[in-house]
Amino acid sequence: MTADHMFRNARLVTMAGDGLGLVERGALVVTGGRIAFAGPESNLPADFPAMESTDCEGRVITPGLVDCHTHLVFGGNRAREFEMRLDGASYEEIARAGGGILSTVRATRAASEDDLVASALPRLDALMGEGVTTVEIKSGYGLTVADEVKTLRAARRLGTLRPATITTTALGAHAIPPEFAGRSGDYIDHVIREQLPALAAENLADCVDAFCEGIAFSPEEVDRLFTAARQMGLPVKLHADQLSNLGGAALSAKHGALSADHLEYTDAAGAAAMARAGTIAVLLPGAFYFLREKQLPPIAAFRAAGTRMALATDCNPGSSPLTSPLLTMNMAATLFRMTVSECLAGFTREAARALGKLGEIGTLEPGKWADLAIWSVESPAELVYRMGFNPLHARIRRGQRC
Ligand code: DI6
Ligand code: FE
Repeated sequence: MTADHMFRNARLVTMAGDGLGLVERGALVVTGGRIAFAGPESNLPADFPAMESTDCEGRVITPGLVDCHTHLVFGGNRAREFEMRLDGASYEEIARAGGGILSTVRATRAASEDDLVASALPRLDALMGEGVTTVEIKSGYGLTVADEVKTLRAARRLGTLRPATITTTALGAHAIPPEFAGRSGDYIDHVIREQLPALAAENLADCVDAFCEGIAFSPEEVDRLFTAARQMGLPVKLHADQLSNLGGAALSAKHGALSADHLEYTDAAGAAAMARAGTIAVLLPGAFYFLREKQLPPIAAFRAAGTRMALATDCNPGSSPLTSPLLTMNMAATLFRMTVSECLAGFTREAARALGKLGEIGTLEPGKWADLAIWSVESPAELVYRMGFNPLHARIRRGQRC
């Protein structure tokens, strides 16, 4: 495909504005890898230059999907802990007994950068196979300077091996490593003084994240980390209120976080604080499902407050071994009662916003990258409704079919 190309006879799900932005009999023109026109074919200017074109035969075109919360790079897997949970152990019990995140830390430390790239590639391929063009990848299973650097180098390399845009997030404050057992404050100092500067020196972190929870870091520790991160010019986001309400939503809002994620235990005040700050609620139905959670995130409060909602796979070995955005949308609809429009916005426009990249991706609007997913479906609802079926017809990144 040449750089200049027109897609004709498509149903465009532009996601422009607040809804689906549906355009029947739409045309989308790509020049120089970016969208030059997206709208009704009948609105194409009469003097539009002739170019190679594809008849989409009525297929749906959405923005390329954006998975804005993953832990895609890690060593090993936790199938054994899954079996323990089937026997009745809880996620928190396993974590407190030295399993959980720390068992993946052991496997990740033992892996080389090449090993990490090799084990993450099939997961990235699975996401891309369902139309994903941008993936956020967190560290957080290394927890030493060298192992956090190794993880995010592997994440960056994935973006050179596949036609995908990778954004990276430093999640050193994911768990307290064994060397710092009982000294979580000292470990936060280490993240601030050693890890973040080392990652920044290699431009390995686009953002800083933390896990604010009884089994992880306190709101005071997160507050200190976020203050330091922002002084370094790094945006922040937070694993907040997943297993209990420690006020993570309001803490995120106080720091102008790009997003607060999980949020099952967030209250209406937290939702309102996020709306005021423009902090996106990233909902992760895969983790809710896999941990068999009962507490639903406060969707009604988010809607009432005007808090914008994104969705992501949270792909990780412990709480969400999920690499399907389509199934994630189905879970968000079925388990959280989100609408089709909210689900699709969650993996496009709002996910882009949660990464601070809405100016570049996330909707089909002139000037943005031509990152597209073309689906063999007749209506956008079909993308949310089916389970275990992939109707992707083509994936376009920066104007190139791939
Ligand atoms: N919350 C989660 O659900 C993941 N991380 C986090 O802070 C789980 C990570 C894991 O169990 O490996
Ligand atoms: Fe996560």
